[in-house]
Amino acid sequence: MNDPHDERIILASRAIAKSQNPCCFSGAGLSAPSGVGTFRDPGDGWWSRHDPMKLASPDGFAEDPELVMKWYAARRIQMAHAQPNAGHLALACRPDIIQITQNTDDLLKRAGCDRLIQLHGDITSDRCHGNCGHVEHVDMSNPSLNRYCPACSVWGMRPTVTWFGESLPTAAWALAEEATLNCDLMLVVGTSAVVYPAAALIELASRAGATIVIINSESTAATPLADHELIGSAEEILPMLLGSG
Ligand code: BJW
Repeated sequence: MNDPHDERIILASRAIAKSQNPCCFSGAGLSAPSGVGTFRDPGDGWWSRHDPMKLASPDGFAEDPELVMKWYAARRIQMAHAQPNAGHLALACRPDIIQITQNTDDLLKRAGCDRLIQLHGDITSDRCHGNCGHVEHVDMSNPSLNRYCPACSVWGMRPTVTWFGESLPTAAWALAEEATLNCDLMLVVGTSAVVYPAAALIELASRAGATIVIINSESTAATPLADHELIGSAEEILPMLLGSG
């Protein structure tokens, strides 16, 4: 879908123009055109090649911390070389749109989005797994591997992200629920919408009467909730929808 005169684009653009309080809920597909891997795309998604419980869970970290930190190092280096794409930039041109993202990369931030809620944390820092509260910024082009916490000497430092079985950051979740309940339109961009509780925000917005506009390269678990579904790449569709393309 790359024609701004496509009727589906026109109708969705009108809904966005009418909205008083839009928000955006995004996932890995937003950053995919920047060269950042998704999780569930068949073939090249991380989870089609690796067991998520071994790489993104506290048990996986306890079992093989070296494997986990090597995987994060590879992703961090990939992200260090990535630049915000036209989708991130189109969203940044609309400061009225609150950004709720599952992405842990900093591409929305680097594009200029200030109203950003990161539900699954921030991969650009490490924190103490022993919960002493110590947090350190990571050099994304040269990330360190396993080490003890320099503040409390407990094993070990780990990415400040949310793994399976861990609760989402409390403040981020509260802000996301508030933004969802207050919005009258939610853009849902580049997410398979299968990871909870994040995906429940789409249901919450829909139940509260918001218009749901999905932009994704394929239909997803959230398709039944869509008032408008635009199948294609976020980097092409977002600039057309938001008037920056
Ligand atoms: C494009 C595109 C383009 C591509 N344009 N589109 C059984 C056991 C354990 C837990 C559970 C369980 N059953 C349920 C749970 C709960 C669990 C869960 O939801 N599991 C389901 C998957 C089954 N959730 C949790 O555990 C959460 N915590 C929680 O529930 O706490 C309460 C609790 C406490 C104690 C015990 C149990 C529960 C935490 C979830 C944490 C998710 N973490 C990850 C990785 C960490 C972050 C990181 O390292 O970066 O977060 S997993 C991964 O999935 C990542 C993502 O943020 C998240 C969502 O993925 P996303 O963004 O949707 O990506 P994809 O790849 O799935 O989809 C991309 C889409 O884009 C595709 O549709 C493409 O087609 C599309 N696309 N290119 C447009 N150019």
